[in-house]
Amino acid sequence: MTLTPTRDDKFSFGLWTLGWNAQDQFGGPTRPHLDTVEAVEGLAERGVWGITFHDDDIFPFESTDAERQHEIDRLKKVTADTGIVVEMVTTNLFSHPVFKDGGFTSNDRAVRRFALRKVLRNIDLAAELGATTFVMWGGREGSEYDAAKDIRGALERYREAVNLLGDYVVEKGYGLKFAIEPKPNEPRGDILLPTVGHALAFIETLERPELVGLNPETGHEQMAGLNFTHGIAQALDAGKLFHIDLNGQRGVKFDQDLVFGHGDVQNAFSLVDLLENGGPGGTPAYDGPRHFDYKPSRTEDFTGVWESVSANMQMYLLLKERAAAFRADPEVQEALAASKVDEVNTPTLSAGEGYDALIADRSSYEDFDTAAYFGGKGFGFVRLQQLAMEHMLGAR
Ligand code: ASC
Ligand code: MN
Ligand code: MN
Ligand code: MN
Repeated sequence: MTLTPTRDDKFSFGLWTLGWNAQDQFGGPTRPHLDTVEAVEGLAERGVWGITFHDDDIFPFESTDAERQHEIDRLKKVTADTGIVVEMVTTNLFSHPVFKDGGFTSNDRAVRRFALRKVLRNIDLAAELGATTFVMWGGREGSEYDAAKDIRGALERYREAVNLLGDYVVEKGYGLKFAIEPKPNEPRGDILLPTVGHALAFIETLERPELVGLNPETGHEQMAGLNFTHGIAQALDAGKLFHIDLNGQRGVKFDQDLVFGHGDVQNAFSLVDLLENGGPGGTPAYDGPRHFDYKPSRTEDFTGVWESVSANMQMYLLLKERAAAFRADPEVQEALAASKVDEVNTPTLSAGEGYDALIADRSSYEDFDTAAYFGGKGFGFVRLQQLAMEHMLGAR
């Protein structure tokens, strides 16, 4: 078993993750600023393949054009020197006070126009750097008070914005796709498009739904009490898993952004099993970046920051190895068959069968022995889960 990451693993990190200076609601920074060049070099040394960033991570909001260009040039140089790929870019529409009521959906029309201009400029940069995904996390798109926001109007404005951005990338010939990142709350009391399901429904109302998919984040679904693996499976079912934000969360509380696998490890195991083995014939179900969006805990110094970078990748590789062992175990295969796990892939109707044939089939109803299901055979799911746990814990 190798836990040493290589570029083939397609691991990527947001520069805002390891770069976070650990300022929170209740206290100031516990770490100094981490320079872009140092961050990218450190990631490259550890086998990382790609990076992502918000515009404001590279050049502060107030930068002059010359300062902005200087930082872009430094980024270009270090990515060229290290071979690291800029795979995704996103826009900060949440930090500056101007966005206190949102960007695309602020009640103030002038703010909405400013937000669109900031994003258009950042799309040009994303295309220039060769990114293929453009993420939209609407952190401030929401409200604290129901009376303060016309939600139907705000969704219209969200749609108007995404449609305009779609026009822009198509007409410019950019090879970019959009990925919406759901989150239920924080920093707003309630955020628009709070879950994978809400965002999937919204995408279908757009002018170019094919250009827009999802960037689900582990902790964001779990903050809503939802099963992240189920959400990812539904995103895959819809052909909308364009990108992913991997991290850790322990239950329904504030957004913890822990290291991947340091939250709900059982759900992390099933997620890696789905991503790596959930495609046809046990192949990977997803071939995009394995992207980490976490925050190195506020207690850590730079040694701890770099340990947390490696820990994300090691947890992923460890769970990948554990999932492969689980799949290869003959006892697991026998338990999966006994639990009829694969039978859900058999269509309920036979080829060409409609409701007439179903109704004519007496074995499906009149002669079906429902009584045998009380006190009769169980599904054996607990045994299967115990085998999964034993593999997860390295006991097999
Ligand atoms: C993003 C993204 C988030 C937020 C958050 C900012 O772009 O994916 O979850 O910004 O990381 O702190
Ligand atoms: Mn988060
Ligand atoms: Mn995220
Ligand atoms: Mn985040």
